[in-house]
Amino acid sequence: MIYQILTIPNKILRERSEEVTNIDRNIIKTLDNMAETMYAAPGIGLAAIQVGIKKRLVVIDCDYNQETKKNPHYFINPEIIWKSEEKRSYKEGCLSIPEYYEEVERPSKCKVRFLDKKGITKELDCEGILATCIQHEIDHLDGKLFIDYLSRLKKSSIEKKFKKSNKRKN
Ligand code: GNR
Ligand code: NI
Repeated sequence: MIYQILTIPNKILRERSEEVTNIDRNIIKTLDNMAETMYAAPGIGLAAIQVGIKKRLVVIDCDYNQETKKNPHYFINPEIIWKSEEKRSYKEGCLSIPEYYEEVERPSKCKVRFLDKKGITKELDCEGILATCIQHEIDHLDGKLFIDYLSRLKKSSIEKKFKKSNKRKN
């Protein structure tokens, strides 16, 4: 099942998602649907809050393209337990802020702790696009968007644009 993706200025995107306490059939189904939604979008990552589900669930597949097999990575209650001093800048996009891309500087490497689908605690060393993407997704779980890192001028102009475009639709 493909979920509908919420876009700014929807206030749900600003809420903090809740920890998952029990990995039941419903959670597994939600993760599978999130992956389907991510591939359909298409995107390289998706946080549950982007489809209106306020749970700390993330799916990522950074190296998917038409020639490669799908290889979704599922993260339950992910947290960053280490980040590098070294930073890198990457032109980010977000399915909740369609067709807008801007450079964002973040730690170039990080270590993430999470539960897998079986409820086993795992740790993963991330670098490159995966490091950028997992930080972007964990931000979503805390109600944060990549435009929050931009200048006030850039942020307010993009917010204004999306407020207007929503008015035209309604
Ligand atoms: O599809 C996505 N691409 C992307 C590119 C650079 C940095 C982060 C991302 S994540 C984004 C999908 C999305 O909005 N996830 O929350
Ligand atoms: Ni996003």
